[in-house]
Amino acid sequence: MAHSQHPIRSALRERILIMDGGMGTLIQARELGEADYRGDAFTDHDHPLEGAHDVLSITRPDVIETIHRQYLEAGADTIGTNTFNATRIAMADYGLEGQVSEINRAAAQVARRAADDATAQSPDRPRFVLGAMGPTNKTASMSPNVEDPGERGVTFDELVEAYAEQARGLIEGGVDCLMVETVFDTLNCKAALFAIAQEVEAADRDVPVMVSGTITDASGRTLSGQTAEAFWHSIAHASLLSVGLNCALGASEMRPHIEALSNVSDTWVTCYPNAGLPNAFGEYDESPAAMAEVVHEFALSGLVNMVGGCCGTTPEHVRSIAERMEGVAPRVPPEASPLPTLAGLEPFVRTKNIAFVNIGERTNVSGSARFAKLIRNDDFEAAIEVARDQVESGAQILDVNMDDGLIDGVAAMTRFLNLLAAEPDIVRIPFMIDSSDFAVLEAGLKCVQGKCVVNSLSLKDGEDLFLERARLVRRYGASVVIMAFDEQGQADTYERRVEIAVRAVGLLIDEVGFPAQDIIVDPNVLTVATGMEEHDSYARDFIEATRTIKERLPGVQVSGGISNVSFSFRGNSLVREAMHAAFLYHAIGAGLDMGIVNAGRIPVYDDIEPVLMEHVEDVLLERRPDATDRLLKLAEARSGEGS
Ligand code: THG
Repeated sequence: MAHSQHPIRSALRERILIMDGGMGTLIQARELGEADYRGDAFTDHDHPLEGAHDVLSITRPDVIETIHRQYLEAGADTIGTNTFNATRIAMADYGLEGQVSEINRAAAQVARRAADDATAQSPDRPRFVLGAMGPTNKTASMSPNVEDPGERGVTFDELVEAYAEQARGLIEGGVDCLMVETVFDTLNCKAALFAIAQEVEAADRDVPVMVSGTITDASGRTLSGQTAEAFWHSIAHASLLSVGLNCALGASEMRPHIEALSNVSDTWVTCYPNAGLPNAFGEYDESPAAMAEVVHEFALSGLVNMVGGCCGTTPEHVRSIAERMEGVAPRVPPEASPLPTLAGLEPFVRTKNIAFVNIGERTNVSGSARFAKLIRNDDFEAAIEVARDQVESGAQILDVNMDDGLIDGVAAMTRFLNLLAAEPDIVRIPFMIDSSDFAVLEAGLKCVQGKCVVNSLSLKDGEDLFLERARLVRRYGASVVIMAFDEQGQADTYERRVEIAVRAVGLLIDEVGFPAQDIIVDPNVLTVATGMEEHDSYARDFIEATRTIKERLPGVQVSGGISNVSFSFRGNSLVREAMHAAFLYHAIGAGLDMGIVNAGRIPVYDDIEPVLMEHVEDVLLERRPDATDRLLKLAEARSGEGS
């Protein structure tokens, strides 16, 4: 897939690029009528078309081309295609689902003509066509029905299909870049990015991808509730040319959010605000000079690489902005951070200050009889409270598992995650989607707007399937847990744990392009004190494997399902919790980064009574051959002491 780098990449290194302004405002100013919208192509169309701006690229291309030329004359380096609503989802309002490919192609060609003419006049400054892909009129993260917060008006798959069709049309029509804009729901955006990755791969040329979100109010959140930083982490997998904000707010209200993106994003930053906040008549009336003044300050502060205007802006706004950008140096993006990141509504960044990450285990039908019963009985309301309790007890990530013979895993995962999306105090944290069935993992990924962890993939079914699934996970933008399991089976020695980890991580980094910080190795926490001698070294081998994996695979994280270690003492929570405390203490000392735990039920190591601790450590660290017997005796004597 060797193709040449798109020239917009080098232009951005040199200067701040000027984008165009509002398309809708200028179309409206032309006062076109039904006959203009219909043209010759749609005289018999069965829906009224007045107001269907996107159809004008076919029926009045002269109007659209003139608008593009006005912006180019005003100094725009980039023009956006007239395709904001040109998906089959949004065009359904006009009965134009069948014309979507044609509309996108036509719009790209009109813009291409205008841009190429401008470039021909001053070839030292190439003009670029950005294929505009709006948010659609549906949202994948929110319910259209107040009665049922788990309902959805559109699914991830429907969005992928619609965006793929749009992207294909735009690429065929010759756009330079694809721009997913006015993103109010990050899940819609991730569907667009998924579709684009597919289409760009098929087109086999460098089509840079841009994303521009929209912050809808003073709370500084997207409509679907994310902060600007969480938004960035959720889309950062897509190798974007740029990220930025447009619409909704005027330039000055946008400043803190543009600054947040500018600080956290290692890619170029775009900003094209509305002409101020709407006045009493819903019109945008900030003057070109006033808007340019604000944007000028952004540029001087090193926050932006591309600037332009959205609703209410005109060629005069673009002209003023272009004048004020002259000679101002473009923002220099920060180095990409090597820290692991995830996101719910809020960002989760694993800084050095976070010694260990708690992953809540209770929302697991195979790990909790109570939770399983709730799901089997369709009591999702109570199941949500289990999740809330984990978050309130300190879970920083929530593990969700629906693997049970009596449960439809895809349906339960989808329903539960869609319901949780309406609980801001729960979805503030990132999710770990836990299943041994890839279909369930994928179903989960299609419901979550933040950056998730997939738990898990392994080499169990061979390298080809592993790589195929890993590529998909990457395309969804998730981090991934790798279990130490291969074609030969589960790793249960130190050597096998390390060997499989090294092989799997090598494949992910070299073949799939996974960043190390998005990889989590799970070296298998297996149950000790079972009475089987060959199980005696399980805990110690896990700890030593963790140490070696952290040394040999820099940047990779290590995790484990901590409660597995103590299954032999089911029903005796005093002993189990002591085992968890001791196991965590030693494993964290060896470099364990995170663990699936019963959040809120991990006692502090130093609080464990010393005799019990000694017996527990004898078992975990394999300190004496009779360690299991001794702990069993002690456990028996103390049974019933815990709760
Ligand atoms: N690695 C990875 N993922 C995992 C595991 C792992 N996911 C599942 C599991 N292992 C981690 N989760 C749990 C959840 C609960 C328990 C153990 C592990 C547990 N449950 C009590 C029991 O079975 O005794 C529940 C009793 C009850 O309330 O019904 O111990 O290793 N990557």
